[in-house]
Amino acid sequence: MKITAAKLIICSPDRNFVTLRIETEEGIYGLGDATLNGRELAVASYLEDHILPCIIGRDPFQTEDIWQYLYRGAYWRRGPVTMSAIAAVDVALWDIKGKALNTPVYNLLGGQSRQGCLVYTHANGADIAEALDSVRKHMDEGYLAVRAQAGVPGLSSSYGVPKAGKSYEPAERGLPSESLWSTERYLNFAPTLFEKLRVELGPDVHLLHDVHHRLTPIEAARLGKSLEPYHLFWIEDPCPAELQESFKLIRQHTTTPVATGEVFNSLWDSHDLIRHQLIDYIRMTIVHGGGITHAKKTADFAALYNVRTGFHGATDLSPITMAAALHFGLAIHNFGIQEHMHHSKLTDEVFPHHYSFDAGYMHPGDAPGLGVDIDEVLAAKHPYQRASLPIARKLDGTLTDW
Ligand code: CS2
Ligand code: MG
Repeated sequence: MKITAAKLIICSPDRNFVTLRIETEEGIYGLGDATLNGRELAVASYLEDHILPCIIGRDPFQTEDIWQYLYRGAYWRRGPVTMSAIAAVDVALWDIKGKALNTPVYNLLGGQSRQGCLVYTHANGADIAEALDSVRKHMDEGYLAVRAQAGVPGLSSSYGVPKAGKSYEPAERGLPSESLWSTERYLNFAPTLFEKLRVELGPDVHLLHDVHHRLTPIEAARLGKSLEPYHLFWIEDPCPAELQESFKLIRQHTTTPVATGEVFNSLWDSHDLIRHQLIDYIRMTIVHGGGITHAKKTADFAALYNVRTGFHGATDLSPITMAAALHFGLAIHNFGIQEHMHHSKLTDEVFPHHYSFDAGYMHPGDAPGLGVDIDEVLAAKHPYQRASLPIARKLDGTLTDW
């Protein structure tokens, strides 16, 4: 088999997506997601200017060699732009392999290890009462695991909580907006939220919470300790992870499980966290972490240290990444949970797919390849629009992690 053409489709069906379509001489094509929220055009340029000309004429079955060519061959390594671009190629090639062999991608990764992938979705509210209603609503829909975020009293906006009447979407059209943050108010409030949720909802529902990199290690340790009575499934991204040994301090103080890594883009970003067993779930997902080829190495390494996957699955990861993550999660042994933040109706129309949800679990479907397509005519009606992630400042104006 030979790759004959590759092109990008950049569209904005309610939010921006960058999609790579690779064609072969047999007429089989594969799709890869190259979306990096707020930095979409940088990845598009990396692909268009530097990668796509190099893959024409290659054998799409050679996913390992092509991966090494794009990673080692570039000399400059890692980083979200590079790794998202490599991921797009890699995922499109796995899609082609599946289609060429007439089998779903999960069969190429080990076959079905479970009947479905446990997923968690997002609940949120301006206050505790609204957050409670929102968790209940998702439990009624069948979810067994729900992430809960609520407005922190005294702050005009909080991470994960939408503006009234809208559904939550991290990026906003235009240049970055600014929001205010207070660690003190948050740390006092968070345990009261989860106490209420546990008392009202009982012991069985898995409750998750995203701290979004906002604390120092000792503050995160306090949070984890204060949430222990409510036995969360995890706290996510309790602090920034550039300094991997930060997590040692959290670990020394709390048994609340820790997930991190949605901003990671290679196994090296989590190498120490995993081998010292400082985390329980690794969140680096397929699109930002070099594709299926590199995610498999990361998950297999994590398996040695009892670390399970809990891949990022926000709306800025396209349905192609969702499908890839579900094939992957179905096949590997150390799957933990998969995030499922619903795409808009229009996004789902642009990317028709075979994955489905039933009673708390998702399945990628049995179509050959990834089982996702793109409606290019509809996509063209929704061109790219500049959008940015917000930034955050402390109450005194100091810039802090959003
Ligand atoms: C979040 C994301 O889903 C999550 O856990 O942390 O909403 C994140 O803010 C966005 O994906 C950023 O692009
Ligand atoms: Mg997160």
